[in-house]
Amino acid sequence: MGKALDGVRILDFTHVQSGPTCTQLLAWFGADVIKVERAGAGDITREQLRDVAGADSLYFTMLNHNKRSVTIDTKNPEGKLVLEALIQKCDVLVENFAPGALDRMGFTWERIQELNPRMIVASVKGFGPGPYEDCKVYENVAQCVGGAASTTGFDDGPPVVTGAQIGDSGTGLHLALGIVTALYQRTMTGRGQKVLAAMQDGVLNLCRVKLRDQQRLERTGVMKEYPQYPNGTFGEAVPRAGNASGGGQPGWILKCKGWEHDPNAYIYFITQAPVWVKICNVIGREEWATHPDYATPDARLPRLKEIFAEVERWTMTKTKFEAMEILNEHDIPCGPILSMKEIAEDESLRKTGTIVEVDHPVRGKYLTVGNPIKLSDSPTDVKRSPLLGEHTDEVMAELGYSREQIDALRAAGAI
Ligand code: CAO
Repeated sequence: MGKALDGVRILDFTHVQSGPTCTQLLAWFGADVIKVERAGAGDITREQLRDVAGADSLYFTMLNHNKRSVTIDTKNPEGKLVLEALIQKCDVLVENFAPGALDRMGFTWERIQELNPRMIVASVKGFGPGPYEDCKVYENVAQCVGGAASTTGFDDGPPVVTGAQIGDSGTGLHLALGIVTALYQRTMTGRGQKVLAAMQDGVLNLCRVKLRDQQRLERTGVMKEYPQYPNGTFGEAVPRAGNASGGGQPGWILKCKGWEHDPNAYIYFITQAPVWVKICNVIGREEWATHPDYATPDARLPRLKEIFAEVERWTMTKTKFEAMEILNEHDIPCGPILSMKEIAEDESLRKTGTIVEVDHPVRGKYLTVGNPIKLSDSPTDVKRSPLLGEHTDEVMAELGYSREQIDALRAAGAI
């Protein structure tokens, strides 16, 4: 069966996490992704956080599946010529270098257009145009400047960054959408274009509910679903809301049986309005279903702490999985706090290809996330990440270079 992006060639100049997330997705959808790296070194993550001596790290392997790796020194004049040949042959160039690096290499937008007017040039940068456009940015910086850190954590503690890599992987997802959109527009215009996904913008896009709350706070001075209500105070900016739900259905994380020893024996519990009567019945507080202090969502808002404490008295008598089973029977939304160990061992995630076991010639078998987006006509087949320069000769031959020319370029340090 063919793949959705069969025939699309990606010149992958990405490194670390944000860019590689994007190009891995495109590769999973069937694009031919040619990753350009420096000979001898390669993507810095190949050697970061290594757990097997001499093997590419999990950090690298888990971000570079289904790609081909070629080594080119793009600062070497002959290496530049090879890169020019690739630009002429590819549809998209994706990069997440520090601002200006591509220009310094001599590959400005204008030059790329001269070489290939159909080329789409897609970039991740830390910031969009403005005072910080020249800054280098990593994940947590993006979380801090995009509004995630100031709104994550508890009111009495410092800002907190989340484990979900919304700055890097999140921006990579945004960029991938920009690229396929530009490819679609190119089918009508015949022209390439620049695609920019700034990490600050990507994080803010994912934090939009907090920008919503900022405006609600400015208008009303209070947010009744936040834990600061009714006894705490609100300042000028959206406060950290602990585990309060970001939507209109109040929720909180509650202890379950075993919480004293297991740091993940907790469940997220949502007091969804349509199932309030069922919640009252399950926790044994049937009278709350009709009592004026509890029967309506508005009446409950100032009493959420008391209500969650009462629900917790019930959840503490059950394991998180027992609680989930009972609550699901009543359509009461909830979610057990799953540890990474539990997720890694989850058979259903293996069946759907969301978690995949891959074999690697140097490191052996390892687990990785598969494609989280499932297309019925374009199934993903996760293939191991390439060794450094594994496909240099193959790609050079496809570009028309002879064996002798390849050897000469290698001897000259260009590839
Ligand atoms: N041949 C020759 N030179 C190469 C090369 C190749 N194949 N590939 C890269 N280089 C050079 C670049 O030309 C650049 O050189 P100059 O600085 O002389 O222009 C240099 O290697 C790489 O540059 P960099 O500044 O991007 O790398 P860094 O490790 O210093 O910074 C990072 C890393 C991520 C902070 C920076 O790239 C960045 O801000 N990127 C944009 C935002 C981003 O994606 N951040 C998320 C990264 S994931 O956490």
